[in-house]
Amino acid sequence: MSDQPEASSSVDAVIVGAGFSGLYLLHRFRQLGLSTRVFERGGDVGGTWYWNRYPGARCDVESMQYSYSFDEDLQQDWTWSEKFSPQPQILAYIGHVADRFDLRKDIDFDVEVTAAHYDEGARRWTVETESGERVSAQFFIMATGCISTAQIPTLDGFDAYTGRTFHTGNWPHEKVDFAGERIAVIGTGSSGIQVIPVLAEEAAHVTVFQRTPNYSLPSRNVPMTEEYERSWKDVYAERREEMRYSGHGSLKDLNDKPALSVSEEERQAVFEDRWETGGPAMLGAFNDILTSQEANDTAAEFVRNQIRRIVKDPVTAELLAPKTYPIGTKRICIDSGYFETYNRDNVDLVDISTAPIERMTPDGLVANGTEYAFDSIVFATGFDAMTGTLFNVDIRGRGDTALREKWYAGPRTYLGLMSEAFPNMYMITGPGSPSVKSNMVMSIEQHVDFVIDSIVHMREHGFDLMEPTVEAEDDWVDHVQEAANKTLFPRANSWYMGANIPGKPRLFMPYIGGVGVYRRICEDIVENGYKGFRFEAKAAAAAE
Ligand code: NA7
Repeated sequence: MSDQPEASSSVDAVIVGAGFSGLYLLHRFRQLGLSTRVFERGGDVGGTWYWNRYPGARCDVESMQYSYSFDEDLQQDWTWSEKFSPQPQILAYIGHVADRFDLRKDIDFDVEVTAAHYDEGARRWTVETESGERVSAQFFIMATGCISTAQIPTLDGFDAYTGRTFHTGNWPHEKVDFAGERIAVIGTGSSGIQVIPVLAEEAAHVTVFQRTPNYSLPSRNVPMTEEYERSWKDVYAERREEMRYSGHGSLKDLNDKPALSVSEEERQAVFEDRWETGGPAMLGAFNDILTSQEANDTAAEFVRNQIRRIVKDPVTAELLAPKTYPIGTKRICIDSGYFETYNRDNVDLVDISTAPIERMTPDGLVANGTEYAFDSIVFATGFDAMTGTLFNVDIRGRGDTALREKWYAGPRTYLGLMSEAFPNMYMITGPGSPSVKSNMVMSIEQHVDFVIDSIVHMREHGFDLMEPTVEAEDDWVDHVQEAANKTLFPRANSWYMGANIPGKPRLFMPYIGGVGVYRRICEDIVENGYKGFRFEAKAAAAAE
């Protein structure tokens, strides 16, 4: 890009993405008086909630907890209608925030950022969009989310298929009519598990192609009651503070006992209780479910038995019961009537665990040697998570270092916030931070606040460059793996491990040490003069 024309405009900061991260960042940048441009590839604000508008899409963190905490009036004013919010309401909330803080006027919609190159001499980033616009900025922030690059598997014959295809993560804005149709759903992760029961209500027939069964827990979603809402709003500030220092950034009832420290009878009673409570409560039934295989086995078997109890056909039940990885080590799914759906006459399950879908045909697809005809095929096949969206932009730092190349063996960050050789470039909830292993909104707010504090620190000290040191980054990368290796997470072929993308390095990408632990580490780093970061002053190139 250095041989190309100069940037046509100049701002203090460019933000990519107008989801929860980008919006809060823009709001804070404005308060700092920084001129800011936001580029968003969608047609409106919302990020993940803009794209994932498939029927049944719903958040699996409770509504009272999955929302911004930075503004007391906002959190008091907004009213949620259900315990777990459906996608349209979350999108409406994000739209409300954009209006309330008048954010849209600094956001360019339908604009994809293609490149961002760092000029060492000028100490500025040049950010280029698909249309060729080039903007120069001191700070460059990727607020692009962790699961925003939808993944459709490469299948022979895809173009020859004459029916309709959809991906849950890129769903049409208008209502799709499936009445009377034969539909295939490929994929049984959170999205598949949410969309399948809704499609089964409408379509003539749904055939589900399952590569790996998932542990799914009933949401027991209910309408929001005034009483429950008040119980939060009366003490919102205190609750939010507690969430900030919790394990996952949300308040859950965590039993402090190991699973095998109680009798079989008591253990089953605890599991029953958690199953009835609904939501992810099951994973907190005992304190070692995610660290001890024996403890995990007891919870996994309980859930398998629930599946066997719900699903009437024993062969289907056995196919739906996960056995190849510990419960919780792939993202736990939260459903509304998922397993019950397989008792319907118009729903079939096809096991593709031993042989992949062979190919698509003009009428449908071939799997296990059988040819199937479909009017529509729904891909619920997930995302190139955590790194895919960062790699979609040609990001080049000092010495023309390409992010993609630096991270060829896996992401290398300090705190999941910055990467050495990429000065003044921040990632909100980047790999190496709690991110997807936490209540995302809480983690987003923490990262945005960290970025803002860093910039204030730079201003106060006359610095204009911030970058992690190689040593700090290397130590952090090791620590992220150490933390993962104390758990059962590396035992699953999950998207946390990059396992869903052929050729992607296999290593655990989020930080699993805990949201509160991570926050304290960040606080300690700041208190110790931003330990592990180096700064450069405006004129001289003197390191701190
Ligand atoms: P996920 O959780 O990645 O699920 C994708 C599903 O698609 C999963 O069952 C995959 O099986 C399956 N898949 C992926 N590729 C293929 C191919 N080629 N053939 C057959 N099946 C395939 O994505 P979701 O959208 O459901 O959820 C993403 C996150 O959004 C979720 O975790 C929440 O955080 C919200 P696999 O398990 O890889 O064998």
